[in-house]
Amino acid sequence: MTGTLHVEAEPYTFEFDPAQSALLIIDMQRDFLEPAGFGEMLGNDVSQLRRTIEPNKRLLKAWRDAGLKVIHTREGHRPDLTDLPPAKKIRGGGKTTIGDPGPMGRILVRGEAGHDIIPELYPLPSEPVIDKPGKGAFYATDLHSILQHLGIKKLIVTGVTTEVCVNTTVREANDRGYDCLVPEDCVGSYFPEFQEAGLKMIKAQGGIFGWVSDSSKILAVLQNGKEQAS
Ligand code: TIU
Repeated sequence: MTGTLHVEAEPYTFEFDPAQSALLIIDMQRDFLEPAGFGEMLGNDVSQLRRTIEPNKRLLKAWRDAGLKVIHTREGHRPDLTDLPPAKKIRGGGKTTIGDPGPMGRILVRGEAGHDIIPELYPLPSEPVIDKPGKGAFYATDLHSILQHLGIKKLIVTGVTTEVCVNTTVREANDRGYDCLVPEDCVGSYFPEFQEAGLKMIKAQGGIFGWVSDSSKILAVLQNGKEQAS
């Protein structure tokens, strides 16, 4: 699929060439989304995140069917925890923290069940998975190099959580020259007020960090693009 597509978005239309765009799915990990995972153990309402699974599934399927690039991320650390800042380890003062045994293996440690991506959105072998130690997907990863090598200029950013890893990644991407579109039904926060504020912050001031839309609008332009190409 080539040529420019136009998605209705806020604060104004988002234009993208599918061949130069990637779907970047942030941290749809079992420990954040599944009942009895680390997120729920901390007292969070995982249903606020789980409502994003179906829209992400639909968008991922359409994006894959169109032959477009998909990249996934996971937040987590090396099993020896040498990439875990001591400040992050003790933050919150909880009894169980990163690296400790949790409901689905050691919490946010690479290779453990809870650290992996939920089965509904599991990456294909051809789709890069970025293991990131921080909240932003660019910090201490090869994401920027991969995007440069693929000729990617625009990102559709989805995943969790809206105000933490999604927002941090969108800000990092913006400073590196990428345009980001965030479909609001495909991003989730444990806190409804942060969901709202997190999206407002992206699209404020003429799209200071990017654009906000809805996955149905992206699906519609992908479908139109397919029909025009056939
Ligand atoms: N992926 C991500 O957002 N990591 C977090 O720790 N999020 C919280 O909201 N805690």
